[in-house]
Amino acid sequence: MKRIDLGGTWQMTNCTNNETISATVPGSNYLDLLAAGKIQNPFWGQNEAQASLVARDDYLYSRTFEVGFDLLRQPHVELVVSGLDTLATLTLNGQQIARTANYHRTYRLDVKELLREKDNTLEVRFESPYAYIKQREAANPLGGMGFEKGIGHIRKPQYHFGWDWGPNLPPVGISGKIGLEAYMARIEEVRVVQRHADGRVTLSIDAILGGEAKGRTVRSTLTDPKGHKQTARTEVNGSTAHLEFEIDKPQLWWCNGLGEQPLYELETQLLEFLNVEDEVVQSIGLRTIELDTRADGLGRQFRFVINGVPIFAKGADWIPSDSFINRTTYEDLQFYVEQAKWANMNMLRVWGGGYYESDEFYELCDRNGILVWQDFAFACSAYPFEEAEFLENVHQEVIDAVQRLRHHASLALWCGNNENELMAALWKKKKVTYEANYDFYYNILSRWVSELDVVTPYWFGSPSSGERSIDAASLDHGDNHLWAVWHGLMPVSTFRRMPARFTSEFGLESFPSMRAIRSFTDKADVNYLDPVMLTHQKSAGGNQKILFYLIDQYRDPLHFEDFVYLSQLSQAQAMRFASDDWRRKMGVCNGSLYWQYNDCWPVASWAGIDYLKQPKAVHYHSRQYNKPVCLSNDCYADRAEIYLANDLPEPIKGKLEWQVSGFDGQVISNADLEVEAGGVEATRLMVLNFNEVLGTKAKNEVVLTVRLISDGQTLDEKSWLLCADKHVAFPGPTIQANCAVRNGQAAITLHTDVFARSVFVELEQVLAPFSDNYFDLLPGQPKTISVAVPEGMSDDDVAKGLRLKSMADVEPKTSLLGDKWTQFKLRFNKVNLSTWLIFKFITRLK
Ligand code: BMA
Repeated sequence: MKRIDLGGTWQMTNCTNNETISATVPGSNYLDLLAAGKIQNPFWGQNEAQASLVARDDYLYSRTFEVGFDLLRQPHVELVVSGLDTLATLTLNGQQIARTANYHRTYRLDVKELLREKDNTLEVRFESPYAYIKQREAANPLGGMGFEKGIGHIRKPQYHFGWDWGPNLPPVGISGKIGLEAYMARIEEVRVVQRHADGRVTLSIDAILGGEAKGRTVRSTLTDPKGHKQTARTEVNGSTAHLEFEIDKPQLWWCNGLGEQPLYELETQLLEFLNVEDEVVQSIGLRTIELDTRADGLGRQFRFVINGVPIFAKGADWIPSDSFINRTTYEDLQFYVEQAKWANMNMLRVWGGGYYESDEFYELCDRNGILVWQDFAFACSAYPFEEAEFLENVHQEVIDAVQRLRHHASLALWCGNNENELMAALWKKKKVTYEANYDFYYNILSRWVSELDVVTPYWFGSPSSGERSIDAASLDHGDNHLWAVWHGLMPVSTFRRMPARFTSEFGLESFPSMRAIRSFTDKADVNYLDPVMLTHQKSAGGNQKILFYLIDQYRDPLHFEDFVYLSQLSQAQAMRFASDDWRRKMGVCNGSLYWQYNDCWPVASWAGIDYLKQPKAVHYHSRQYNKPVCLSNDCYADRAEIYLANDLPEPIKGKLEWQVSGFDGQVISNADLEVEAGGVEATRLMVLNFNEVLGTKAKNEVVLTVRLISDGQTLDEKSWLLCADKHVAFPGPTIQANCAVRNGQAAITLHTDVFARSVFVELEQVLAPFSDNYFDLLPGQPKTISVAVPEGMSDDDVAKGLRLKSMADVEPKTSLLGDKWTQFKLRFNKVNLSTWLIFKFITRLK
């Protein structure tokens, strides 16, 4: 196989004004215009509206190149291109070679007859996506929610047209790889299927070959995690080759929290004598994965089972990591996936409004034990599946995605779409489209997937009950998106009243870090209703809703920076409340994926980590509430019920220590008790009645601390207030910090004289995440946190750059009564009232 990479420097011409600039491939028109200084940063201030005009024009990308004679004389010469975004006409040396209309596909175009050794010109002309969807929508109106009408017509990442957390800036360009491949024979695909039986694994390998492969040899080498190799070879019969490996003592792959992630390397080569003509390398994790959807007393189970062990899925929903895909680096992806592992997550759901992620993303998930729930790229819209050409285009996309990703150990689920069933009522009147959409997810796509992948489970959509006759929003069947809280303005406690079998979305918005806010505004008097802040808030009435929920727990703050801080805590506490509750119901509830893990630009949103890669409070807290062995407090007005959720198969025996103390650290009551808890279940360990343990104190004057010890080891330790923060008069703490830098890590030890609530730590010049943040600090219990710091930073620099905030620093704007009045007004403002009504209609929530 001979390859020539055609990425690098190209020319880009705007077809409206004929201006030509230098361009970079892979990339996009937006990135090229930015690099050439032709447009302003679309993320700054209110630049988005102006920047979206860029997408109204057509663009021509072109380059010239030479090829060697070596390449030309091969029997097959193909132009291979992925990530073509989206409506492209490709011309080589003046001859049109293809018109494409699917970002999600890889195109392989025969160019042998058109190529010459010198002066080849390749041109790719991109049509404006806006013009296209407008024209298609006029011909076949789809309706639906879309943030730009008719997005269902174009196979382009749907979020490019704006979402309720993202800007409307649809790029065009070659965002993937482009190059030539010349060969006599090649490997088209390698299909690997694992069979687990009697403690052994058989790896069955099918190589599908293209070109003139007959009579050549296929050789596979399997290297186990310790480096031991096994090799198998066979002669190609027709255009396929089949090989098998027996693995006697398989080292099983587990999701994060349940075990290790050993990976086997499988190298499959196509040989002509000793010459390697082509090769494919895959990382394989040995594991079984099932989705248990058996009927039970309530409805139907919805539970992932890995290597026979049922799991509670903990994690979040992944959206594209940038509005302009090519800006995301490998290091960015590594950061996000490793942070998911750090936060004790075991699953990310790749949401259907984006794209099938890069190979690197799934490799990182394989290595970190993060299961991937993969939506197909359909979201919140009807799609014209009744059009034969569209359906065939989608079929090719499905083949490309499934063939590319099915071998990954992390791949846990193929899922039809995001919220299309939930919204189907909106296009019900269009009978043909309505039926074609159901038929697609229930019959066609499920068949295609089963033909391509016999291992990974398929689910019709997210959410879905799994049966057309049962409401997609049913709490007893299938997965669920719980949006009564936030969109429906119901109190956070609703999560406890409405547990679903598996919650694949629920969320509460917050502001991003001040650093992220400062990346789009330099206004001195920035506030939440400022036009710039509203440009960076895409959910209707979102900033008001943030305040609405904040006032449930905290005081409406006077200063904007405190609003940011409290908004994050309000989000964190809501996500923690729900996840704790569902984990206490494990077996009935089997998953808690909060919306949304990340951001694609700096914005007020549901994200746990903002666009500047600054983790919000919820991300830090999720590490605590996702622990595999995890204490939680089911807190009522008169009592605290302490539970242990144990994800591990082994039962636990230990000692539970509890203590109620005043803010000065004085112990009011305490005791130890012996406890036992089964494996893969939640157990109520004890009930503390407040009238027995508070002494002369009131509920708003104490902290409850619990610690679980087993075999001399602390398995978990938590502390809680017994009422909402807004009812507590926090004493002003004096926090002392000792800082020491060693090997690029700063260790910061904090001591406090009185209870310090939700301590937020920031360090000037340091963007890296801390080992903990937004934590409670108790008198007499110093805490050391660490963070990676830039080279040359001294102990003194750390001490000087350190900024601490705790709840006692928040200055309220008005009285408690004033806060209530603000909340009342927010509930009945026009936007919130209307989204509440829309929500009520969509989910038919009683
Ligand atoms: C669900 C998601 C997204 C959306 C989010 C917040 O609908 O699937 O489409 O961004 O909720 O509204």
